[in-house]
Amino acid sequence: MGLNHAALDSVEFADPHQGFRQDVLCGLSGASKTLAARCFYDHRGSELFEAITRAPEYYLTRTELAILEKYRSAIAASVGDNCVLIELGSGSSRKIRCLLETLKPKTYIPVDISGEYLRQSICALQSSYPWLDIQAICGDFDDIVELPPEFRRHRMLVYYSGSSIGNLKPDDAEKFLRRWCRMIGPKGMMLIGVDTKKDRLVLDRAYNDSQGLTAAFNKNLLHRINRELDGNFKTSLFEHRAEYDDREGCVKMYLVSTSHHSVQVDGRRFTFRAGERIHTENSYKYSIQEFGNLVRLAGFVCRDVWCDEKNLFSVHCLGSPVPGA
Ligand code: AVI
Repeated sequence: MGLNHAALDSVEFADPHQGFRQDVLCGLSGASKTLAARCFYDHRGSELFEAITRAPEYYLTRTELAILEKYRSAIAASVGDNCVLIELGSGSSRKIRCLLETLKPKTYIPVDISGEYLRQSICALQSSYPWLDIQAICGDFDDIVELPPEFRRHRMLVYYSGSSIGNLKPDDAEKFLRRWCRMIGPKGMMLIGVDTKKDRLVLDRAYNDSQGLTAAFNKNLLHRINRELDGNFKTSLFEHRAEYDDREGCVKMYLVSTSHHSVQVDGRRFTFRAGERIHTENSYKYSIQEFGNLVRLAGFVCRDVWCDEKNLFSVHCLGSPVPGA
């Protein structure tokens, strides 16, 4: 989809149902069963993710927020005034508050797949910042292939927070960065939160929190299939599993069937063996250097990297290469 004015005039509510159906039927039909990570984010999934971000073990969100707070003047100095701020996967729009207050952008464009959640976040933001021009997009930002040319009169700043880039395989992350590098043009910038490599115990705890929020988030996929695709998953027959794969530098998340049984989804039958897994998410972690290499391959220049004191998380500020440099 090209991002156009009609889409910017108001909140657009696309119908995510068809995409979800296709993701599920296709993912469960393969030799190794998978469900695309974007399927997590129905209204309930977004609520559960928001709860995860507040869990004591899930250090990512609060660490990124602290980095933004600490380096807000440096960010403002790099970006300047009057930018068009595009937030990909805006969710609750919690982290953006610091950037809105610091940068006072000309326009803020949150993009999120979860329509009702997006609507609620915009209402809250608009009442906190009555001066702010908000033009929201409801949909999958992977479908955006062009931005309106008049945006190029302003600096476009794309904010992609929370290490969501880690949910893509490195090759796809590179393609994603290359596409946004092209779309935002020579004056454009990207601010991107990236989770770093660290002790596996810290990662194990973050993805297996003691309140069971991550397990509920993972299992909500099955509830969502039951709700939206006339499925009959018995969620008690699946266990949440999240484990760090050292070789790939990635936390992999699964739903593991505890018995041999069959399930109906949208009139089709799927059989699970005892111990069979549905792969639901990858969460890649990058050293500063590894991410710097990825960014360069994609055509960006890394202008700044900010970290917390324990190097748990990093925020990279990317721009275009200076011609002739
Ligand atoms: C959205 N994304 C960056 C989260 C992550 O950490 O990979 C999703 C998540 N999955 C389990 N907990 C949080």
